[in-house]
Amino acid sequence: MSRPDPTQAGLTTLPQWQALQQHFAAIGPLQLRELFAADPQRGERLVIEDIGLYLDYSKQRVDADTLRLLRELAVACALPQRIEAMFRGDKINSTEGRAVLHVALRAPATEKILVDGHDVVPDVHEVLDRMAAFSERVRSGAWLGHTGKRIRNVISIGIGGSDLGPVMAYEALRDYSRRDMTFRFVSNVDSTDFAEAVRDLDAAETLFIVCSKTFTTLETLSNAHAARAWSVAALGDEKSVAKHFVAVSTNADGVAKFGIDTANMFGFWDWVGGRYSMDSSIGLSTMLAIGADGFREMLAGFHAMDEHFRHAPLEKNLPVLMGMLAVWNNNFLDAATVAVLPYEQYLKRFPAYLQQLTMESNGKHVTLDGATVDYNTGPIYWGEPGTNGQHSFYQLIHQGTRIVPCDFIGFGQTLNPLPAQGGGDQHDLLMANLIAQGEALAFGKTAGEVRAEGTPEALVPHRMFEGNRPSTTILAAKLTPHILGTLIALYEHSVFVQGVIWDIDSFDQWGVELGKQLAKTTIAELVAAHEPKLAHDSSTNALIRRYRQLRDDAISGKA
Ligand code: G6Q
Repeated sequence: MSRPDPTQAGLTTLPQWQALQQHFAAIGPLQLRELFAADPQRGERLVIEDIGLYLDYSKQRVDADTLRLLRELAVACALPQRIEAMFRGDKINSTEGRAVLHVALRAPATEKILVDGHDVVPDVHEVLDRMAAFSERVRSGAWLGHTGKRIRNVISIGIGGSDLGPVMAYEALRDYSRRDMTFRFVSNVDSTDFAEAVRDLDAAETLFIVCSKTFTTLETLSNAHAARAWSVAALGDEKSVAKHFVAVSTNADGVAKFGIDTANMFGFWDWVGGRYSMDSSIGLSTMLAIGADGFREMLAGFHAMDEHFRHAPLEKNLPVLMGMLAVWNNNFLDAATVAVLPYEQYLKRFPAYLQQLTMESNGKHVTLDGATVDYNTGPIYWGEPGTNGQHSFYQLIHQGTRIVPCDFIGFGQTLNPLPAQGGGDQHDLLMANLIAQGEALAFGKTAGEVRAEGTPEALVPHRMFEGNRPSTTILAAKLTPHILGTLIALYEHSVFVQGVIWDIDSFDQWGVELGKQLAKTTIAELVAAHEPKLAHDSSTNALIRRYRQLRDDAISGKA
């Protein structure tokens, strides 16, 4: 779907964009110090608090005019209509001709969402109910392995969208998970990943979930075959596959061909993108870990954000605000990256998950109509949990030459309280660091302040902090399945907002195809008995020769 007004030649020609450019020229040199000094209530006003999240954007380099102009740009880009189009099930993933309905995965049974005239909500709930029944059987010990032992280990095999969400959710919700069961994830075609995942496990107690939307993905099928060989070899019977393998896929034929009974397959649909699928049956491992009730709580958290996104006015809309601030930082402040810094150890895989969500969605260089953009699109997302990052890369964020907008995420309560030496508990220490980092980035330390501390003159430039570095702080009471769902949906919809402004298809991923195609040619050349005639560039040819030699020398014991 292209922009509704065909007279709009492109984003940068919109009067609303140009108004922002002029505004930036005026506000550019403005300092957060000045903005806060001019408005003592800024830190309480530039906040949105809703559905369990407190989002402070007062330390972003914006004023009331910036926010108004950003909203005007959103309206000019038909954001409200595009939001409705997504929720209505329009085929907004135009390059693949698909609807984009991850919101249907968490819609209550009373809702109706039509795709090609078919209500998909009952289908979603039918699969959820089957997942719940299966999870209950495994968790209660009613589902037994081939030799009659109960399942204690679950290994989810998948990659990309069929892996990163489940891994992140398991890590995030570990505190709510069955501690007497082991959950592991295998994604890489590097055989080490599989070998390390199973090395200390008893096959008689191990269930594999093969997660692949297409059931054609090289890495996942290679690992699934390795798993079947390992399991069958240990259990001594092909028939054991029925008790130790289940599949999550849209491809029933592929699942049957692999040898998994389709009665043990949990489906999903082509209107769920891989990176938006962790709340579909791709999240079966999450449900096995935290139980069906916990999973439904997580879905309710997603749904709360969906409702907020659909109905809250633009100026109080969390994903709209986050998305528009991302556009402002990316296109006007020229910030190429965003650091996501959860001060919560359980969210250690959240940045990795967001990397796919944001970069596979918005790493595009052409508009929906195929025109090359003349502005930057998706920024690079990265991050690590605090406080660890403070002792490594924060140096660059504080004193480097680049602007790195930061998202700080923290909670009022830890799930693992421990007393700290010298007052408070360790959680207070953690949160003191989160709050202090945002303050230091925004306000820095002037040369005068550094001198006043008695710093020798030669060191003054080294010890001053220019400040004016933007950040957003997101707080919630406690990391629960519900709030995790809300937080993920916040980023999902923020990505959508950015994609609408940049006029790109946030839901395709053609960029991952070329490497896959070339690897098919290369593998044939690597495994050929004699070196084939190589017709690549000189570097690729040399690398193929050198790898063949290294491998052959290693095998023959020469290396
Ligand atoms: C996500 C991408 C991609 C996909 C994987 C796995 O949006 O499409 O990361 O999830 O390539 O694909 P399968 O689930 O089909 O194995």
